[in-house]
Amino acid sequence: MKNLNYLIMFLLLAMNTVAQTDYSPAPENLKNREWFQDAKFGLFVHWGVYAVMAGGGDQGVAEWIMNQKQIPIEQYEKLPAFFNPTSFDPAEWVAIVKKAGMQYITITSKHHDGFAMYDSKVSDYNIVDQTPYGKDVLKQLKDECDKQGIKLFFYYSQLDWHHPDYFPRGRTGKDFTGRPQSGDWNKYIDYMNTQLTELLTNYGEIGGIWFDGMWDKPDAEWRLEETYQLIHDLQPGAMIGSNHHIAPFPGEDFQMFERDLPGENTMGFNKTETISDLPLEMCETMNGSWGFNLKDNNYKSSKQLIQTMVKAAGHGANFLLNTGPMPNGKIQPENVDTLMVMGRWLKQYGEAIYGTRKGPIRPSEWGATTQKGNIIYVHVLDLEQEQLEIPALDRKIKKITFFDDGSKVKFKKSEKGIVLEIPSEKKNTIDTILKIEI
Ligand code: JFZ
Repeated sequence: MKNLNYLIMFLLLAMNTVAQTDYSPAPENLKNREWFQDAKFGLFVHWGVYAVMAGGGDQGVAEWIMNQKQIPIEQYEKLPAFFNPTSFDPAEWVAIVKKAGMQYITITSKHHDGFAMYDSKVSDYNIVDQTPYGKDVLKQLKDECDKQGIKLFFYYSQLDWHHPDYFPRGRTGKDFTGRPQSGDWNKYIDYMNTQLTELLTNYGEIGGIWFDGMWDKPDAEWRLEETYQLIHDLQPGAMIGSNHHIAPFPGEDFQMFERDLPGENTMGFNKTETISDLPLEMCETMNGSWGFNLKDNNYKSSKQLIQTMVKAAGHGANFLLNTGPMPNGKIQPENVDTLMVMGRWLKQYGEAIYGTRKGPIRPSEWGATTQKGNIIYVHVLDLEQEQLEIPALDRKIKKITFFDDGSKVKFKKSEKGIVLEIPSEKKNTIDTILKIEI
């Protein structure tokens, strides 16, 4: 009898596993995954009522201000009244994105503060009901994206510092918020699924959902299968990714890395060593903040960002570069400048980025490789010497040329592989690209 019980238990567990791993992406999802990998470059947008605070004079504070400054809900709820982005021009945003050479936008529909930047019907804690602006910015942006051929993804925070039913509380959004020490977790998940339903039904075809916040309660019952199923049922093509910093769960369509190249962990929280076969994406800030911060002038140079984008491509990962628009609705001019430089670079060198997959040689100190069909692009980002030794390729080399002027690259076989001659005068300060035809 006992054995039978064990058997039944085992079968139930096994079935549960089957139910989870049962996900097979729809044809349109697979198509979108290819599109995604070809697209390579997108704009991340962190925009919410926290922009009004502009970081509050601190460098490391922006969209987290409610938690970092321990602002109770009662006071934080005053912010929407100051949020009036009258200079928001979606046509301008999307034009900037296009000029930057980006193919998609991922924008916060709701961040950890729980405030919906769209016309949500399940909660009036949203931009339409509570700001003087009174308009749905996601809707406006989506319409413009459709016009200009840009895909739109929605960031959605599973973590919520405002909803009373987000209980038991997690690592953040604790007692300072002033919520009662009670709540119905399942009601919160239902609420979340309803908001997601809104996002997947009222905005036409979207690129996908970029989840964040599970890390706040790693052991909670998130009912992921249900949520993922819901999304895939509503829009089979929509791609799901989650910033949980662990190996992808069944039902996810891409894997993301926050401020680190896949496999690296300079941030300390990218502990997963699993790099899945799913499409990959790395997100990065232009300064040190996601949301708008008035004091954070720690801008990365366009050279630095281009090189990171190239390295990401060398890992087969997209580069999702962030901006935190100002409370007036404008994108910071410093960020626009950087994006224009990147766009000019991509106009010239995009062939070696767009539509490529990771190359045969893993990115390292000197640079990275990408590949498209019979062409391997060697991106030399940092090389003092005039020679570069790369491992032998398993295909015969037809010829090697410099991308910039088409001239031939001298090379010879070495013990370990191939030595490429890269004279100083052929070097490009950002990325010296060599084209290997195989
Ligand atoms: C998360 C958000 O908290 C942040 O505001 C932003 O949206 C970013 C893209 O994603 O960042 C995190 C999340 C979790 C950890 C660190 C940064 N963590 O668990 O260490």
